[in-house]
Amino acid sequence: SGILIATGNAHKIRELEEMLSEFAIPVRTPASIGLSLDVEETGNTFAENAALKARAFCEAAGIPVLADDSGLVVDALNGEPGVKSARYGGEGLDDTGRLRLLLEKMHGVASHLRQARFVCTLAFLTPDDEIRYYEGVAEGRILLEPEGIGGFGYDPVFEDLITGRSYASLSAEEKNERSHRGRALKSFLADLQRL
Ligand code: ITT
Repeated sequence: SGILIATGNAHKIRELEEMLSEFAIPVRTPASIGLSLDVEETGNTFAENAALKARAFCEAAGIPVLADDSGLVVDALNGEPGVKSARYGGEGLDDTGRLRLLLEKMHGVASHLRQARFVCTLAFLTPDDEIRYYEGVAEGRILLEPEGIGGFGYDPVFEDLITGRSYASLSAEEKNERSHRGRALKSFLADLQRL
């Protein structure tokens, strides 16, 4: 048994495993149980997409699952890329291509108008079909240029408000302490103790 981390994104797995390793919760990954699923994300919200992934993985694995839908919400782009963060600019782009596209679209936007937030919704689903949601938000700003080599996705262009450094320049521990995913996981863990 244990909890299956219901994602195909190896970076999410690494971060969630790192944070969960402090607790006495057995964690499974899709690879560790021979499961590979590509769930179509047809929802309009982070919660809808997290639920779609949670249900698909739970049906296949028969154990409790924790799914993560997340993304970057940029005010100057009317909330884009948002729920489409992983597919921004089309399937042809990789992480670097997507953040280059983001910087292009932000070209000329003044520094006080570059605020953005990372959002993460975790969906926890048990085989008796009880679903719970946990949201975490991290406020920041879009940098002018990529900075740092850690993290993944949009981390090189997301400035942490407290330190003024990009998420890709923070250590894994520093990122997890303040990130959207870290915050969502903290509220999941608090709830787990009550369950
Ligand atoms: P799964 O659906 O299998 O979980 P995914 O990568 O497709 O994997 P999402 O649909 O939730 O996941 O897309 C999230 C995207 O948002 C992700 O690919 C990144 O581009 C971005 N993102 C999310 N969390 C991030 C983080 O902590 N740092 C940088 N970028 C992040």
